[in-house]
Amino acid sequence: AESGYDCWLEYRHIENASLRENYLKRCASLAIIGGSPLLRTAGRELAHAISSMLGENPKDEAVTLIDAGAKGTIIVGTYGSSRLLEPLADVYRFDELGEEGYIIHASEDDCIYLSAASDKGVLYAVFHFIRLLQTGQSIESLRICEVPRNGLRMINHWDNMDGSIERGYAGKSIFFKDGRFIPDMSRIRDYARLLASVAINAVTINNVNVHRQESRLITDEFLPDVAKAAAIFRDYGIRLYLSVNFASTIEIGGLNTADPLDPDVTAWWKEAAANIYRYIPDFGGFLVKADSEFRPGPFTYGRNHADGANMLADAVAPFGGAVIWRCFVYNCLQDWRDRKTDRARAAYDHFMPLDGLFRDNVMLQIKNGPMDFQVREPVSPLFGGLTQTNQLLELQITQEYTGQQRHLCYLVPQWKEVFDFDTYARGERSTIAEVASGRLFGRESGGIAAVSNIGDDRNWTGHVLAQANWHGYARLAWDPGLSAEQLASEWIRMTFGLAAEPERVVKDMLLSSYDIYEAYTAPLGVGWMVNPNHHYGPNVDGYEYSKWGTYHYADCHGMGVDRTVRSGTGYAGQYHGPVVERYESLADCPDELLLFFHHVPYAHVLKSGKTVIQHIYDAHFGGADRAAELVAKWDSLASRIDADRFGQVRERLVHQAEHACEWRDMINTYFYRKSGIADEQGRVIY
Ligand code: GCW
Repeated sequence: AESGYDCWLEYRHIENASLRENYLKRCASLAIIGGSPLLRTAGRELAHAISSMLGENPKDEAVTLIDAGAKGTIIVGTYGSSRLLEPLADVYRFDELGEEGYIIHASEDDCIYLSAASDKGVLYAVFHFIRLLQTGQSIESLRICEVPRNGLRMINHWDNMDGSIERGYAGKSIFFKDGRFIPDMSRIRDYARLLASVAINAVTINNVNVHRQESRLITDEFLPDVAKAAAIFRDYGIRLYLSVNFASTIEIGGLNTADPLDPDVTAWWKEAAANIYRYIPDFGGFLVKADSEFRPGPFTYGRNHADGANMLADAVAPFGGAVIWRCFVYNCLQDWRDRKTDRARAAYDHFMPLDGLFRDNVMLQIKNGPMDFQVREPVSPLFGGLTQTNQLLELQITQEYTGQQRHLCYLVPQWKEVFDFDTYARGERSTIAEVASGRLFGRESGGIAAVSNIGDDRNWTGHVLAQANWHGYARLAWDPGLSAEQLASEWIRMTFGLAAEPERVVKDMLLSSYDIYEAYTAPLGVGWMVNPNHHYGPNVDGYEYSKWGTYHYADCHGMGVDRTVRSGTGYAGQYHGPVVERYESLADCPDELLLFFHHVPYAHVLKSGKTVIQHIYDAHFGGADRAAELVAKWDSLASRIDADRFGQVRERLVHQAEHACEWRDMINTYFYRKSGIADEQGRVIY
């Protein structure tokens, strides 16, 4: 347990005796009504949680006994499955809970009801109730009614069948090895349990870059194994999806084309889909990366992305499947001399003309920003732009550009900013949260997907504290209204227990970490400045003369990318009125995005009152100092956290502190040499 394997589900014994007594009074026995796989999962979990936290096995209570007035029982079941649950209908509207909502109710006679309209809702109620115990909440007068804000709450794996994980920083795949599934699927079960505990309901298990072997996942060769994995996930209310190769008809189908309008291609996919559903009746559908970074797609045949997505959507539609089509489409063979082509514009330019042309079972998956998961980016203007198309917001939990799980970077504050961003698409309060869920434009489906940060490392995420990103993502997917503070506290209590001091310190570390990381890396929203390919560590010009469309344009006078309509690439014009004005104006553009939207002299004065160059120096000296302080803060917990996890985290924090100095010195030196302007405080620059 101490290695971090159980993550936030360790169910530590509750030390506080009066709290324990209080819980025991209401958790002495369990009555699980019904025996479906999901309810069995729920019952097992609840019994296990109670016995490990409270030290006593709950009695298995027969329903008749409670009927006779037994007190202190947890009653678990779907509404309608027992007379016992009927009175709840006076308090709650079960018809409004949908497929996943639930209620938690404490009655006068010390019974607790965990109920829902469906088995899955009951499972979520159980995990929520367990969370209340883990975080030390009172359970005396519970009146909880929860409905998810997002229909699809998905995790994408970038796992390859050779066992490697693209942008994975926590070991190898838990699904694949040497070109096949790992025969022992028990780790998948443990994983599914962790996902269900935070109400994730969908997963893709293979990389969006679908290579030769992975293209075969949809054939009889591998479908029996895919079906086994899907069955495990099913027990936890999670639907399995696969990433597919758009050119499968050529790669594995023996055709010489992947033209989405070719009848042979259409017929091939229809049969492929039918075959998948013979193995997996509740198969979720396909995730597709097409015409992106050398992946095949409809462009080859002069077709557009609606043609491509709709063809696949028609193949899975008869079975209730969906197609999730990624919008990460841009020219990755750009000429750095060409200052007119702007990668940031690409997704909007490609997809806006297609708005309204996609089938109802297509969702467009859009990265949070227009570039690629940088530390700081504006929000993609496709959100709020598209009004007649289902959308999914794509986030990146794996820390590709945010320290690769060697640096501490709690991403919940970044994601909160994304969710809260107002697009003004329908006037004020047209937030990303409202758009992605589908609510703003009255779409049937919507939600959130994110790239996983887990692998087969014993603690799943490499950095123990990176588990908080996984947890935080899922919780926000359920309810983007939760605050970063709430989520950090919740995760810490569930992971390290209820003691006040670790909570105070770790919370402070988590909540400051994004700011710290931003401070010592690429400044003011300009992004990149990382080593090519692996993307770790500072390299200011690493992408400056490359084909990827990622430039900072620093010279001896200034830096930044002019994306204004007035004099630049026009990207700023892709937003709605008030947002365009804010970004377009040098005076109104927020400091943290200044260099994303404007090219300015080093002496330009920010809203903060500092010049750009002085900001760079201050942020980098300050950021590196604060990274060093993280080590000291963690050290203050040496006696409060088990030696194993304490040591694991400490090692990474020490590395981070050193590496932050490398960032600081490279960036400061580079801009000192370019600008010739000295640091006002005369600190060491090389
Ligand atoms: O930024 C890039 C990553 C690629 C990734 C791609 C994508 C899976 O560096 O590794 O490929 O984004 O999102 O498709």
